[in-house]
Amino acid sequence: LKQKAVALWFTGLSGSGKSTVANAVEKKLFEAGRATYLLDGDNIRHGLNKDLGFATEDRIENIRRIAEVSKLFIDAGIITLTAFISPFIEDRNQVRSLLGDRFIEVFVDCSLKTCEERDPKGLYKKARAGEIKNFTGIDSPYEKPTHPEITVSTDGEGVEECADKIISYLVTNGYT
Ligand code: GGZ
Repeated sequence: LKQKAVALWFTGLSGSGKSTVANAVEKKLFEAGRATYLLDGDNIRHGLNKDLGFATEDRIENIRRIAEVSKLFIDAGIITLTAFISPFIEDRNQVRSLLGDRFIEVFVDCSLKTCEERDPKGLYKKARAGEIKNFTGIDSPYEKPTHPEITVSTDGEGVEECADKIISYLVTNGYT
């Protein structure tokens, strides 16, 4: 049986836990012997997309390039995990069109209140103080997915629970 590579497309607010959950999922997939790659701010926004900021046009281009890169990884048979806010429904729908049935939208649901309390990098505080403009959830919108394949709620569930839920989805649907 040929295993189908997919993109697990995490979307959610800054501080919602996208990277944390994606890392936990990647670890489980690695232990199951699957080839994976995690695209995140560290390897994309500091490299390929270092010319892009956080204006709407830049975010759109950020997501477009990440989708194209994901397509290449999927073609290579690698399960691709992406951890970007990807705030706009229209852009995520574009990714869905590009990747077809290989696109799995994972909504990392977490209230703004909780994200703001976590504030691991102090960015919400700066955004509230007006030191950072166009911050998602403060003065830039986040459009929640309407029909995500998977929703995990990091407000209520722990990282392991969230990761298990995602792995279960993959197993149930014959992806692993
Ligand atoms: C949102 C920002 C901003 C603004 C810097 N708005 O918690 P983090 O730090 O590590 O994750 C956030 C990251 C968001 O980049 P993405 O590429 O995921 O965004 S998007 O998909 O919308 O293009 C945050 C930091 O970058 N950051 N300025 N104004 N997040």
